[in-house]
Amino acid sequence: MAEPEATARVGIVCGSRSDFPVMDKAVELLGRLEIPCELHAISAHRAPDLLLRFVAGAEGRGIRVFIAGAGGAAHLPGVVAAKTIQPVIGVPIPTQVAGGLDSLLSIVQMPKGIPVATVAVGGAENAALLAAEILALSDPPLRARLQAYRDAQTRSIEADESNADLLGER
Ligand code: RP5
Repeated sequence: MAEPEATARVGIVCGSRSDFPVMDKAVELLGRLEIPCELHAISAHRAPDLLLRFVAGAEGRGIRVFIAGAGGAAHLPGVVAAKTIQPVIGVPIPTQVAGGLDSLLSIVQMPKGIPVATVAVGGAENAALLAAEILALSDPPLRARLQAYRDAQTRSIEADESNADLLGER
């Protein structure tokens, strides 16, 4: 019998499958941290009813944090945030028109009352780490995995041969 799939704790949604190369970086990092997630492409303007259905059902499925990516007139993260009081992290997708500055301003400039925590253009890894930090507030084993990830990151920089002379100065 197949193992039941782990309950997703992070809901990742983006406006188009063309956003997947960026959003996959969040999926990959969440996987390294052993955080189950689900990924959907649901346009906020082409399929608004489906997007609202996704958000409405997410909490019941176990999702505690959303990561929402969109490009251009990137209203998707704000629409998700409007329909939930769970944290929403916005990922501005790079575009050909303004390099993603259009996406960034669309997502980061949420008017007061409905927050979207916005990361850098294309910053799906940081979105995953921020989601992990939120979940780790109530999950000590995850907190330990996050700390180990951070420590390994630091060690890899210290181990870079360009820094060999500095280590001896401690
Ligand atoms: C946005 O429009 C999507 O998030 C995507 O970044 C952009 C282009 O979408 P496609 O035309 O590639 O479907 O809604």
